[in-house]
Amino acid sequence: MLIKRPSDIKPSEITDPETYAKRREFLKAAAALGVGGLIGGPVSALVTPSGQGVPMRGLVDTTHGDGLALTSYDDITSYNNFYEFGTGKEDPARYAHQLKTRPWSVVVDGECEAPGTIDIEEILKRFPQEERIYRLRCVEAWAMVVPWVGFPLSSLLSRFKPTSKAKYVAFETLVDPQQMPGQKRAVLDWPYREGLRMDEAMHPLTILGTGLYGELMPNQNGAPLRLVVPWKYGFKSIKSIVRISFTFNQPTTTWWESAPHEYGFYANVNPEVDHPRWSQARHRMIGEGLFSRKHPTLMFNGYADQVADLYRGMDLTKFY
Ligand SMILES: Nc1nc2c(c(=O)[nH]1)N[C@H]1C(S)=C(S)[C@@H](COP(=O)(O)O)O[C@H]1N2
Ligand SMILES: [Mo]
Repeated sequence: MLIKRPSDIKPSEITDPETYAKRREFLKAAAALGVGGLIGGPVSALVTPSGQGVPMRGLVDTTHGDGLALTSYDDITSYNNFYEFGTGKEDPARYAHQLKTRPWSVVVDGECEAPGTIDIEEILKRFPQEERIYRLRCVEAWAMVVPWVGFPLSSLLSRFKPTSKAKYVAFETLVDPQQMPGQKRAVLDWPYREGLRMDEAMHPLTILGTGLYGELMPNQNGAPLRLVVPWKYGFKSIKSIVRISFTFNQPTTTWWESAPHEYGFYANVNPEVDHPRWSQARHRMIGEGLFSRKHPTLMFNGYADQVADLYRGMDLTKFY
């Protein structure tokens, strides 16, 4: 594969001409309005590959999160949690190249009329790739702004025709200790499992991530397919998914199973409910340095307008 350095690549080479033209117009309009300065990097950085991955074509910018300063590609891909490759933040970047992401397929089963298997190539071809920017904050009290490439989980789920008994959606990561050396130790009960209530899963802000910074998902970030739920703590966003099941009962989730008093099923970002061992009222931004000022954490990570209705009437100190 030919790899070009970012400086060698013109945006027009990796974006179709129409999108490119629209982007030029948008950039001009943004410059005229003087909003360019709010954006962390040049807008074209969203589709300018790092040169380290495989560029994706025909991406559409949803303008979600426009104005947020993006975390750098290097920070997003070198400071990760992915226990299948070790418990250290640098382990995924060091070991995740061992994961073979092709061929790859996802089994969809449980309470649905049309269970089946879907191949990653089909997912990449069939579902509209929309470039989106989300802020992903983690329970470790650090946050990043990632220009994810992904599409709403609901588009994929609908194809399998969930029945009225489908109250939850459960997810599982691959188990293969040969490729994922962290699984040789029982630090967690493999496979890594996560779950959402059906209405959360169908929410348009819940996306299946297939890439970032305009390139296919780096292995350490959960290739080839991972969940992104921007109003929840990082651990809900399960990586390298091989199975999605519709269930009637609330599914068991990995972190809840390992420490139920610390990690709940909902895990909504909530500055008013502290983790038993630390405050969740403030967070640091990755890339600003270890001694940087902390930022106040917002309810539902700033997405309250879009998602607060899902939890109307629930006691969020109980359903943490
Ligand atoms: N399969 C799997 N998914 C996972 C994890 C993991 O260890 N294994 N870690 C979670 C946690 S704790 C966080 S904070 C995010 C980190 O995602 P990122 O590395 O892309 O920032 O992935 C989540 N998804
Ligand atoms: Mo996390």
